[in-house]
Amino acid sequence: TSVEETLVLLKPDAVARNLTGEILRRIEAKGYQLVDLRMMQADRDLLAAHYAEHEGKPFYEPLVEFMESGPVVVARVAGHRVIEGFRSLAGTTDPTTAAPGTIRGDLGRDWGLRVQQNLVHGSDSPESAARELALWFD
Ligand code: YYY
Ligand code: MG
Repeated sequence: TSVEETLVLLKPDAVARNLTGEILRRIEAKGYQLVDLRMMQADRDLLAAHYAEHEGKPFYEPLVEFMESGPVVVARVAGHRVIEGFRSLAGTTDPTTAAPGTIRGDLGRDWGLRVQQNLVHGSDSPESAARELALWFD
């Protein structure tokens, strides 16, 4: 079957800018299901596990610091090819060049070097989705 589940995070900038409703609206409008949803303050251990693939990269420390700077909204989202589909809805990583029509392209702001403030995270493969959903929800 091609019905999948993915992990979506609404990052601290999305919460601080009161964009959680707008972003969840876009996910629902696309036809995806919100299977589970909660708001939480992520701690360093959880973020280190979540971003393990990026450890050692120059943006890693600022990224983790940003992600622990305020509450995040954590969503389990289901739908047909939702892993790829949500990545498409989100747009590319840098909000400055993300396409208009995408979450990052329409709503993301350029804060100089702080590319990490790009509003959302979405799992990038079935393996990542399974790993990340287990981390954030189990
Ligand atoms: O999957 P995606 O979020 O689009 O990008 P990743 O390459 O997985 O990087 C994770 C996260 O790290 C990204 O959302 C912003 C931040 N980041 C950064 O601050 N600077 C970079 N050059 C690359 C990524
Ligand atoms: Mg990624």
